[in-house]
Amino acid sequence: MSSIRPALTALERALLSTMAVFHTYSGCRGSLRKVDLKTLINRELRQFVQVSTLEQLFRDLDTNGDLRIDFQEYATLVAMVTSARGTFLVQK
Ligand SMILES: [Ca+2]
Repeated sequence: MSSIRPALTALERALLSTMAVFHTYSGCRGSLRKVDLKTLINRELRQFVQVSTLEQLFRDLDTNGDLRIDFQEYATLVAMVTSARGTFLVQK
C-alpha cells in the first residue's frame, strides 16, 4: 500500500505559508494585536505595505472593532495586497 501524496502546488504552498505567518505572529492568542500587525508588516510585507499606513489599515481590517485582527480579517489584508499587486503586475 502506498502512502505517497502528490506534491503541493505552488499555490497550495503559498496558502500554507500565509496561514503559518498568521500563526507565527498571533501566537497562542489566535489574533493579531496592533503591535503584532506592525511587526508582521515590517518583516513579511515591507515591500508591499507601508507601515506608515498602519493606523488606518488596522481600523479598516478590524471590522468587528475588537482591536484585534483575527484570521478572517488577516485574510482580507492578504486579499487586498494580492489584488493590488496583481493589478500592478497586469498593467502595462
Ligand atoms: Ca477584529
